[in-house]
Amino acid sequence: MTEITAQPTAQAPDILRCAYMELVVTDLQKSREFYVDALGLVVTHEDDEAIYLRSFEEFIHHNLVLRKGDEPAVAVFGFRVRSQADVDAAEAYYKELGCETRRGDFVKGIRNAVRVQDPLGFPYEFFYEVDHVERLAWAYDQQGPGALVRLDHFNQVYPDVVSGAKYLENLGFKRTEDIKDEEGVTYAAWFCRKHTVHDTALTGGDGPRMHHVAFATHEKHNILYICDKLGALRKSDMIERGPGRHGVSNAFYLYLRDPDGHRVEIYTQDYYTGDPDNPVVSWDVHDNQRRDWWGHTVVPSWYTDASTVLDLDGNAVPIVKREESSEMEVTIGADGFSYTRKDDTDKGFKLGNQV
Ligand code: XXG
Ligand code: FE2
Repeated sequence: MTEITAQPTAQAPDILRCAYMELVVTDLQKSREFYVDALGLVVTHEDDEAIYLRSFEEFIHHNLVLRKGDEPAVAVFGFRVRSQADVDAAEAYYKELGCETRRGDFVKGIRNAVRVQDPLGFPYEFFYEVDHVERLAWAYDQQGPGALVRLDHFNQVYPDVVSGAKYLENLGFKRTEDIKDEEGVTYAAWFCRKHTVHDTALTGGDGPRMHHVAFATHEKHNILYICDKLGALRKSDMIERGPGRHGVSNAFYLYLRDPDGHRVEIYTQDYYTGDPDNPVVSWDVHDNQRRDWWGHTVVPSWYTDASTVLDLDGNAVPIVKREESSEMEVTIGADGFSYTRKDDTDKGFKLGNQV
C-alpha cells in the first residue's frame, strides 16, 4: 500500500454521487419494521437473505441493502460513476494505490462493478451499470408525510482527518465545510461530488467505522412527522439526537439508531455547492452553534458510537485510535453542556470562516 496522501498518476474516476450502502443486520424482520414500516422506504426486492430498498425519487435499483448476518457491520459504501470506463478507471486508480480490488456483480441490480478496500480501510464500490426502476416521485398516494426522497450522504469515522481529506480530495471530492481549532487540529470535514454540501464526510475518531447514512426528506415538517410517528409507535428510544438545525450544512436534521445500532440521519434543505469557487466554511470547534444552530448539546453517544466496516472478504477491519484531541472532550464542559466558546464576547455570528 502506498501513502494515503499519494496522488496516483492514473486518472481518478468521475464519481457522480453516493448511491447506496450495504448494511449487515442481524434480524431482517426487525430491520424491515424500522426501514419499511416506520421510515417508509420502498422495497425493490426482498428474499430470505436481503432486502433492497430505495427512496421515492430514486430511479436506480436501490439505495440501501440490508443483508442478514451474524454481527452488525457495513459491507460497502457504493458510489455511482459517470460511465463504465470510470469503473475501469477506479480499478486502475486503486491498483496503483496498492489497494485490494475485486470486479464483479456483488448485489442484485448492479453489474460489472469494482469493489476496493481503500487506503483508509473502507470498503468502497464504484458502479455504472444498474437496473432502472420506477421513480415514485409523483406517487403521492404512496408517499406518507415522512417520505424519504433521496439518499443524501454517508459519514465515515477516521482517526486522521487531514490525511483522509487529502485522499478524498485526490479522488476528486471537493471540501465544503470543516471544523478546526486554533491550533490547527481538524475534527471533521465534509466533501461533495453532487452539488450539495456532501456525499461523504469524515468525523475524527477511532476508525475506520461508519458514522451514519443519511436520507433526505423534502421539507422540515416531514422530519417532525417522523418524530411524531416514532413516538406513536413507542419507538422514541430510536431517536438519538435532534430534531434540530445544523450549523455545518445549515440542514434540518434528526439522527436515529436502527435495531442493530446503525445510525441513520434524516436530513433536509442544505445549500447549493456546485460552483468551482464555492467557499469552504470553516468552523471553530468551540463555536457552540457549529453542530446545532440552536446551541443544543450533542449527546456523547453521537461522538463515540459507530458501525464496524468489513474488508472485501467480510472480515471486520481493525480500528485505529485517534491520536489527536477528541471533539467530545474539548467541547463538552464539566456540567455536561457544550458551551465552551472561548471568546464569549463574540455573540454575533460569523458563519464559520468562509474562504
Ligand atoms: O450531515 C451533517 C452531519 O455530518 O451529520 C453533521 C451535517 C452537519 C453535521 S453537524 O453536526 O456538524 O452540524
Ligand atoms: Fe450527516
